[in-house]
Amino acid sequence: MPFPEKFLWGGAVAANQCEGAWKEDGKGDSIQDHITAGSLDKPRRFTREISEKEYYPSHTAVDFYHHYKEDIRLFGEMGFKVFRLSIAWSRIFPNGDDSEPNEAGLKFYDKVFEECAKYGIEPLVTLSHFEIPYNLVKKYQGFSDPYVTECFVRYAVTVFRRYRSKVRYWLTFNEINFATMPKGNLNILGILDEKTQDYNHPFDDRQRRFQALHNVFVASARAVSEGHKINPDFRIGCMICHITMYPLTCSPDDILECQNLDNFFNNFCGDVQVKGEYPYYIQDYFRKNEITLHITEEEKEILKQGKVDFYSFSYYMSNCVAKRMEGVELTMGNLMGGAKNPYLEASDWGWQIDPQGLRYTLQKLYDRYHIPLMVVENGLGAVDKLEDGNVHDGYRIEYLRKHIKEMEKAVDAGVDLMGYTMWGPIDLISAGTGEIKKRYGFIYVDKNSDGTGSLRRFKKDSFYWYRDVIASNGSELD
Ligand code: BGP
Repeated sequence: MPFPEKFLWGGAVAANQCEGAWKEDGKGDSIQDHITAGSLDKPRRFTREISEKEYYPSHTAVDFYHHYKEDIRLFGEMGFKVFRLSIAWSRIFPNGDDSEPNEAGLKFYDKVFEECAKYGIEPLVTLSHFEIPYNLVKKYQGFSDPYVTECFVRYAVTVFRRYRSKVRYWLTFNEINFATMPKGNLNILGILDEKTQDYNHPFDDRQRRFQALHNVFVASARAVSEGHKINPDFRIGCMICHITMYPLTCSPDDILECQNLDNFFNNFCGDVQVKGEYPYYIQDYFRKNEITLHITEEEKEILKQGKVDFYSFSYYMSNCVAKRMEGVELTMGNLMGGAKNPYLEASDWGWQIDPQGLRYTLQKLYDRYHIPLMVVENGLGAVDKLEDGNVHDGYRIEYLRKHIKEMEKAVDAGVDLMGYTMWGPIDLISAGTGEIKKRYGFIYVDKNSDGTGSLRRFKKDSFYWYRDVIASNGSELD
């Protein structure tokens, strides 16, 4: 039995993708509340003002805010050991820089965690999942102003204290390495330059972006240290979007190109958060790109003191990297695409499916960090058909089964893996395209991409399959 007895099986969501109730009980607007719905061929847009003519999927989402009891009961029925969710920062501090927290927001999560406890489910809470309060963007340009670091630490300390005895597992910033790309300006750092017209191609000041990312590292490390003081039992992790990369060919040019991109995108942020200092290769990147970070001695110490307890990551797909991209067939992907891998098939949204890549990644990461790992997102976005109250989603079972089998092999080989929270146990809004048509769940929600629907919940075939997987601690996968 390779999976440890206390293995944390469960699912993961983010507040802005499932809660809805965007204005209820004193919540302020977050950046996600300004992003319109899109699709595979229609990019989402950011509007600085909320327009009545637009549809913003986060405003209602799947209304977890009012259905949390029913939804958590269903997670309990599947036997979840852990439920990963994010706290919407703007429910707790509606403007981000308020001096006092919003009690109604705090109460909501009290109720959610109490509901989890009824079913023996441990919450795993992400503090920031692409949902910084919009006021912090408008007023300070997000983390480019170190004052926002103070706001984040105040928020983290507030929820650490409040949920001290209810939550043990925490993540600071979701997919923090998104900030290595221009589009991470808004989602991770809260930067929306006045010159930005198109949210998908933001105006990018690289110097400012990396300085803001430094402020985020400091915010994260300070949160880790504060959390440990508040409750030494807390386990606080980082969260990296791991896009597993292979060289397209065995040409040394492709191999080096791949190594460089892997370091830059996949390894850099995790290295800072696990090892507590900037790695050598990023110093080289900064030099070559004339980026000079302002880092104080005190901040260096903060990074050293605030190392994470475990490393968590999302894994959906892999792609290939080539030195020369002319004539190379391309593929889409989570946050970034790449060169197409001729050995792999892809989902309907063009993400290449690579279960063995998960084993490869787990082994790579454990070798690199030697600390416990956790897969906190993995899943298949697909179109589902509700027929007589049923969804026969054998394709989803197939995807998850293959990934869990590879995970099992990695554990068997000695990787210290704490748990697995697949993405989207209940259908929710897609972060990339803003649709609900791209479904991940074991639980179907009757809601359409235009916002209509009864919001009724239905169990899919995968619901029963995952229940048996958990009951057998991963030994019954077929
Ligand atoms: C990750 C995000 C999630 C989630 C997932 C799936 O990058 O952390 O929020 O949405 O990707 O992506 P999508 O929703 O675009 O299918």
